[in-house]
Amino acid sequence: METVILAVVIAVVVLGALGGLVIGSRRKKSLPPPPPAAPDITAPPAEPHVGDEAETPRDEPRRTIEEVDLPDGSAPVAVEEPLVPEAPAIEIPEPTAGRLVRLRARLSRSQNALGKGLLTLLSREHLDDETWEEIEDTLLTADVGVQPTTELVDRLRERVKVLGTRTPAELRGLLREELLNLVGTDADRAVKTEPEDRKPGIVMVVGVNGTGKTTTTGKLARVLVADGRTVVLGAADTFRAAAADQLQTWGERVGAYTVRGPEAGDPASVAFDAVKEGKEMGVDVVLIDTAGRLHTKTGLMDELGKVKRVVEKHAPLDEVLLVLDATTGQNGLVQARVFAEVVDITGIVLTKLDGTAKGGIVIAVQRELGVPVKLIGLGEGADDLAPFEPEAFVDALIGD
Ligand SMILES: Nc1nc2c(ncn2[C@@H]2O[C@H](COP(=O)(O)OP(=O)(O)OP(=O)(O)O)[C@@H](O)[C@H]2O)c(=O)[nH]1
Ligand SMILES: [Mg+2]
Repeated sequence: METVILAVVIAVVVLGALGGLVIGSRRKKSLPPPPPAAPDITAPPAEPHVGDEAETPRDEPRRTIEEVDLPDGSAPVAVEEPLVPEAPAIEIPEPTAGRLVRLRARLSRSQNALGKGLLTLLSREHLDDETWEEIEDTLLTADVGVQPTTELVDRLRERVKVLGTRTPAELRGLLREELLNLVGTDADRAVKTEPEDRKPGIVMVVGVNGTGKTTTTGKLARVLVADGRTVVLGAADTFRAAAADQLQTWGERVGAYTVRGPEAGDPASVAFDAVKEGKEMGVDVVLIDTAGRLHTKTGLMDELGKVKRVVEKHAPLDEVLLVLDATTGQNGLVQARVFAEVVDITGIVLTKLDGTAKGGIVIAVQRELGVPVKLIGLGEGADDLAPFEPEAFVDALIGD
């Protein structure tokens, strides 16, 4: 008898679990925002279905009784209406040209203290050892890093000596050249999203928590959509439930479909599914957002390695972007090293450059990883992501 009861209990539990799985996978599939399809005039009038309240109510233009002024002139009575959740309106991202002009100006505002400080020091009548030390300190304070600072100061000293008398314009020219030399102009800084032989391009975004991965993924989706590309987002941060919502919201704003899995599910399988669905949908690019995990927890780093390996069952990753928060300075370099050991970083995104004058971290982090900075974050706004342009960056440092 006991065995029978036990068997029944097990059967109920198993059925329940299966039901949960089915719901889980249905939820995942039901997410794409409905494309703005033309109404099918041949179709019979649709009956309302569950979930229809998300659509614009059919009788919207009709005025309701609350809006009609009462004959005695008294204020309309406020009647509480049930909240109708509105389908998110698809936004048109800022066009690239305008965005870049605006962001370059913002970069100058946040970064020009370094260049101004250096130019003031270099303009002193006597460039004695003490002044050169001050120049060194200025560079170190801006997070340029010890090695690059030494190199820059040595070269400047040499060139200033050769120059003899110096005009401000000459000094500016020297400083510009040497900074540009350190930042580097040869690297390929394009974000690789379009492999030649297949679709979709696959980009994975990694980094410590709070650096701006999800925000960057969302902003990047907008940039791609603005350039006419189609995008699928993969919410491989299953660590926090809110993380997938956050990403999906970014996606809905530009009409990108978000693939998500069950909470606390396997991030590697969400990432795998995202690429699979991206392929099936024929989109151009799949962007995978990952969890911001503590780099000291080796188990979690292993997981990131697994996400990469599993995704690569489809195709090699075209780009692995490491997101670093520019305001964390040297700490970012430590993180960079740890991540680089687990996944091959192909590009760096430096976020929050709007909130710090320490733009020198660009130089330090490229040195550390031997990988170029490809994108910079200049604000919390949806269109505040810019490609990293060495010339524009150095000009922002030393002011126009
Ligand atoms: N000022 C500024 N804030 C930014 C920038 N990029 C991201 N942020 C902010 O940084 C905060 C964290 O961003 P998220 O994108 O959630 O960071 P995350 O790396 O995904 O964090 P986890 O998911 O917890 O790992 C948010 O408040 C963003 O608005 C930037 O370029 N400038
Ligand atoms: Mg996130």
